[in-house]
Amino acid sequence: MKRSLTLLGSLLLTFLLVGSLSAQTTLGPGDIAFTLMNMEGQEDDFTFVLLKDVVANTTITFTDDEFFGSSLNTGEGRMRLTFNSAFTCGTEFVFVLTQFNPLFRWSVTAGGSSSGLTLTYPTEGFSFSSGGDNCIAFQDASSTTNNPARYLAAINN
Ligand SMILES: [Ca+2]
Ligand SMILES: [Ca+2]
Ligand SMILES: [Ca+2]
Repeated sequence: MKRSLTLLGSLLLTFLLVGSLSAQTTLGPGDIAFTLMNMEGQEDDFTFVLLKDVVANTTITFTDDEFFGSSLNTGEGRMRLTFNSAFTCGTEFVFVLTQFNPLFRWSVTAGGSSSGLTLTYPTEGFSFSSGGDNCIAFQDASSTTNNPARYLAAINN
């Protein structure tokens, strides 16, 4: 009996540890809102605000690929934001294009700090044209999918 209780305890601890390592906040439409988009020349930037608290390990992918009726096309870029720590509802994030062609790189800050924020580039080329471009935010296990599990917000010019 004692051994089975110990085993049960170990299993429970394992589930809790695995759960805490992989858990992220599930976001849906309207849980973030874009608050600025500038796409002139090489001075691209955009901002969004969280409308829901997020825990550490939550990710959001941004793309300038277009939405065509039922799915995303390809040919442009994907940029994934990972929150390495928790952030609260109302926090605004500022993205600035810092490196242009051929590798497009961005900075991200909240309250002037990049602490707890990581950007990766699953598909290269994330930058805005001066007209007819867009920024779509979604959540999915894969940042390169054409059929995201959950769209969060979108903005275009
Ligand atoms: Ca586009
Ligand atoms: Ca641009
Ligand atoms: Ca583009």
